[in-house]
Amino acid sequence: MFSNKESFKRYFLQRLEMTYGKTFEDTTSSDHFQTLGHMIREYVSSNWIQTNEQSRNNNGKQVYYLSIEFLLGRLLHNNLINLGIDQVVIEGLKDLGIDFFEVEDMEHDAGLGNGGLGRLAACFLDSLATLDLPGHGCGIRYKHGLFEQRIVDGYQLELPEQWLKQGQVWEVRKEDLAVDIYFWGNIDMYEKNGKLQFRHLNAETVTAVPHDVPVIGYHTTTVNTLRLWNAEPSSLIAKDVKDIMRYKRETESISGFLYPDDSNDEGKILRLKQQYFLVSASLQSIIRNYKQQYKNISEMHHYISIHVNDTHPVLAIPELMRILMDEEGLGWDEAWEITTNTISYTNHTTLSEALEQWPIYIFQPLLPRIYMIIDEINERFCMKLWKKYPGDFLKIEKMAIIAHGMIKMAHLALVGSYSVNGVAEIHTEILKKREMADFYAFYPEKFNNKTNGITHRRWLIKANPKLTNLISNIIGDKWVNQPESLRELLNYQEDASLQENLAAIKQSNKERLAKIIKEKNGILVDPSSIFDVQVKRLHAYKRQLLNILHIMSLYNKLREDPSIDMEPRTFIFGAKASPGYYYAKKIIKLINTVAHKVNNDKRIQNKLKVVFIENYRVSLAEHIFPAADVSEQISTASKEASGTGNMKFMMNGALTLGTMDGANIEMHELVGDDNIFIFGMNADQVLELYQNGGYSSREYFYHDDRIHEVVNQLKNGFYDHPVGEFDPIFDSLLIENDQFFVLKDFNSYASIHEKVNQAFKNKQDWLRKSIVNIAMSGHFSSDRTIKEYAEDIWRIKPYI
Ligand code: RUG
Repeated sequence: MFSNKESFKRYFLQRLEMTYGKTFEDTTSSDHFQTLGHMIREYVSSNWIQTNEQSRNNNGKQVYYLSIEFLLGRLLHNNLINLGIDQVVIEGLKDLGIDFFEVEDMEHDAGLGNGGLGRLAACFLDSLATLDLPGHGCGIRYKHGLFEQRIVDGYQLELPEQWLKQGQVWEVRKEDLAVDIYFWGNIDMYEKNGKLQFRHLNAETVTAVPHDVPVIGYHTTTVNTLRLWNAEPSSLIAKDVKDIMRYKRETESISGFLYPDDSNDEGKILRLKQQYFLVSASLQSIIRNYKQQYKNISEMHHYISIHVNDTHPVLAIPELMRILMDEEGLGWDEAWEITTNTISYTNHTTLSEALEQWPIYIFQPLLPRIYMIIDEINERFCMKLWKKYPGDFLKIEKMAIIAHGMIKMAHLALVGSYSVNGVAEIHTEILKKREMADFYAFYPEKFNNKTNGITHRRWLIKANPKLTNLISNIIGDKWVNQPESLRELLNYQEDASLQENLAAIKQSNKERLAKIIKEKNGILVDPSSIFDVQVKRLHAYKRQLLNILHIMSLYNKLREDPSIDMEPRTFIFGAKASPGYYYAKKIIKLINTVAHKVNNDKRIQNKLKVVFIENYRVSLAEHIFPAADVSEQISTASKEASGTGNMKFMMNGALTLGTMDGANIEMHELVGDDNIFIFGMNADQVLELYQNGGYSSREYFYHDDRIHEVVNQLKNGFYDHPVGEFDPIFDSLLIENDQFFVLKDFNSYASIHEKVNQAFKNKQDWLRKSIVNIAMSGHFSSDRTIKEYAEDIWRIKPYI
């Protein structure tokens, strides 16, 4: 049906009329989208079946990637590109008078994730399928993904996201493969044939129904699976209608929202339920598949690897133990051997507040058998520690999985897995030397680094087709399958015609973004100004505050003398703040407050514009990255594990302005000093300050006029804001001694911005720098990352 334009058109029209029973003229963009989506799903179904057959027949090892987040975004265009039929469809629709991009707009972003961690999981799926690797995702089919952000009067408001409202074209519901999950109740222990047995009584049962989404590789026949679990009531035994309603509501809420508020016990229970639900459903299904193919459960780890993305799915460890012991009849030692050779774990942060812990009083009643198993893992681990460090109670207490009434999920992950990786070199080093130093000393062989990556298919080929063509015209299209060969562009960095073409493409991408900004924000921005962009989740350590304070100081300078030597700048922000993160929401309000005043001040001659783009998400990001000149990666050094937005900007030719943090360090190493703008303290300096103290933010406030003025403006109503509005920000800087060193790094940040200002004037050299960045960005393709995981951690081989 997609072999050529004519056959596509015929088939499309036929399907459209058959499905909707109306004439072509009466059909809508939404009808077109649904029809196209269903056609694609049918088109890939034979390859999907074939890939499943292959994994059943070739006795190769499979990996299952368990993640509480999969931030997929839209799938239509990507699927078309990967199938190599995008041009047939775009041209065919054009013949019919349909604009493909209007059809694309009908698809809701699948926003089943928060930010970097979830988007990484989505990039990994794309790379696994493209590299023909047997790797599948397991996640939750949240009814509501990450909230929809509205900005009202400068404040963030959250609305429930509705991606499932018009149904999901990509998924296939597989009720016959549903499994049951058990919560609450009590464990009955009894003896049978001299062996202790465990039976879960009085449990509340929840049924997990899989919804499979095909993951289509680029120009290959491989179609892997993302299995998303939906929580549904099981055939229930309840006393009265009220009871049934409560049970139904509670059950459905398990797959209701991504990251429900966990500030109270009820919320904590729900999150824990989600984690166990994902893990138990996935493992039951993985083991069922395994047993259909192989007889001997004792060899499972030779055929299956289970990867836990962050600590959320770490209950995979005790759940696998439970299944192996209670259902498959293995003894502890054998089950432990299999488990610790099956599970691998990625850590994504060193922030202590993000390292999950569960209070026993919540955990034990909800998951009684799982608690027993964790307790036993802890006992045995502590005994080993005692042997190695006899009498060192402090160390054992520090390393224990259960201590002070809490269960530490990262410790469970470290003990129960065979591989622990960080996501950038510096991050892994910090884990080894600091945050997890005790565990590194105990299990040095488990630790390794896998620097993150992004799929260049979505973030370059799809998001920036003009740049894609330009690159291929210069160096051929080998880079599409071997992104590292983008390096060949280095030979052309001085090439005037490449520079000229690159400039024209950037300009047109900026015009496209300017149009979006005009439509969404009603703000006119100049596409020839420097587009300086910071898009990412809002968090104190990511220091959007540093950016906006600097903008405030630029504005002060301009007010004094509008004729100063300054290239016109458009500062663009996009960020969602967690609904309960009050401080982050204040920063959003501050950005919008500053934007309002600056954008309406005629005296500064349009030299400065500030834009906060509402509801930042994957589909918007695809328009933003290609349009950026400057990429702001300004986290407090040591705090950003890796970052992946930095890589997307780089691949689209933006120059990074950043700290020596996360993957910025590897980017700096690749492009060299001359092609990146580095500022601020490095990780060692930051960590030293945290450890030994000696920082006083007030000194910076009192002794630096520029800082004094902007920080005062938070208080004195300069931005026409109500009294007290920005006190929490003021206080974080001066009363709480500026935990993220915003004031300490301020001058260095302002100087590097001045350097950017000067560098931008030299257009040719700027473009040369941009080419060097694109050339070196191939290293950050997730294909490289996934090859490393496949070879070093999972030991999996391609199907074919
Ligand atoms: O903050 C990290 C990013 O630095 C990283 O690039 C990304 C993917 O590895 O993961 C982010 N992250 C960390 N998301 N959630 C967490 C903590 O649970």
